[in-house]
Amino acid sequence: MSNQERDRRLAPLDRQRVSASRRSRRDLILGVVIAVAASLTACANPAGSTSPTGDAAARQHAQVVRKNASAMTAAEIDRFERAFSYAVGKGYFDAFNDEHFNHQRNRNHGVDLTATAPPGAVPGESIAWEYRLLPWHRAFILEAEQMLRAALRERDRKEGRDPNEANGLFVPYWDASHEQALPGWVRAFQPRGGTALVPEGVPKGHAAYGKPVGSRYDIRFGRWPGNNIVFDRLPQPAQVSGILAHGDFPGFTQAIDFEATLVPSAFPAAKQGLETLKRKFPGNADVQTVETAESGPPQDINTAVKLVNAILGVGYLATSQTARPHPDQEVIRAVKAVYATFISPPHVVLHLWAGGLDPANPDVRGTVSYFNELAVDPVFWMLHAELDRWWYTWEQSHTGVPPLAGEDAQFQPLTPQEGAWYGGGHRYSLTELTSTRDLPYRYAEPYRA
Ligand SMILES: [Cu+2]
Repeated sequence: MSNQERDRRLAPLDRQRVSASRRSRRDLILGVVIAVAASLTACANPAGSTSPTGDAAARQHAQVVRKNASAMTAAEIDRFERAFSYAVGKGYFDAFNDEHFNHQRNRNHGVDLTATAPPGAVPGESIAWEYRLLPWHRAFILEAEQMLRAALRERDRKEGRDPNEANGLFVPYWDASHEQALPGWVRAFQPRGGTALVPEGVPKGHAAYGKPVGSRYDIRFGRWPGNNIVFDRLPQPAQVSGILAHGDFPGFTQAIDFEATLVPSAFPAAKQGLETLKRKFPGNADVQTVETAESGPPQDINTAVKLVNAILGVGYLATSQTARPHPDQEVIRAVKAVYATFISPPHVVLHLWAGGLDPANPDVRGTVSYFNELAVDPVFWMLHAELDRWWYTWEQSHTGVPPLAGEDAQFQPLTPQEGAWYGGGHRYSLTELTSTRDLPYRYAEPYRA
């Protein structure tokens, strides 16, 4: 088998584009998908970022500094925890959950992850959904910060504290690639409360199981960081550097959210792993789909997504073993060998790593990986602040902006009604969100590999 054939066979990965930072491998499975995406974006405008003029110095002064969660003082941690746990308990994150989950209104993800076990990938309706990921979440975090400040002021008044402490409250970032773990205080902080809408396909054991789809349920908080044997590695600084090296916004954002990096040295072992899985699970459709990737690259985005779902299904063959009294180690090794052939894009990894799987029931994932309930986990905000910090860092040396126009260049994560009580529900233009000098926050440090 030639290298290229092997690549095709084993390159399936996350809805697919071969890393543009690895141009030499672009002839692989996803070249076609790149072409599809390119045609979808052909009508978009690649204009440079324009900054409204303003008193930069004064604005800098007004900017809140978002710090690394690991670098916060005890007082800052205490303030954040009092605000966040109060807001969760009051149900103030419920609207955030619902909006994050409402992909038709928000068009906020290139790929949605279903609540099913195994998880499924559902593509957005156009490439614009992918390009909206970073700006939409930038606006979403701004709304959350504003809401948390209002929640803290409310709590402080009740408790006879000075509500002015809320002015400096910020969402910190989680520097996952350098720390390779969650900060200790974050690990220990698991706020309880809040509700969410029942999604489709919830597995038995999840709090929403058995309830009518679309009805409201009480969230049962779960977080088992690192406890998912097929998503047990956090991104390394070198991978993030590669992402920041992209010259254009589409390449940059797709490296965060979309494309996997291949590891050719792992191909031979993966081929053997697939043989093992064929023997253990004769007729398994997911194993077959992964195998048939050999016959040629996906011809369209739907075929590519089918392949991602097959990969997730193959992963489930291993994770579903883990709670058994006698897990089949051969299956686990084989699946891990297949997964070793690619490094998934960081966005999904941060969610799935941080959430992990319930050791007592690996069908159930951590809260931060369910699109309908993740807002009650502070890790959700910290991991998206980190992705936002990468983008913010990238913007300091690049003029490219998301190629979006018209309604796609407008962002209103919370409606005016939902945001009224905390003075939010704003509508943000793309220009507003991409003019970093004028944002109401900055980061304590840029991302440095
Ligand atoms: Cu999201």
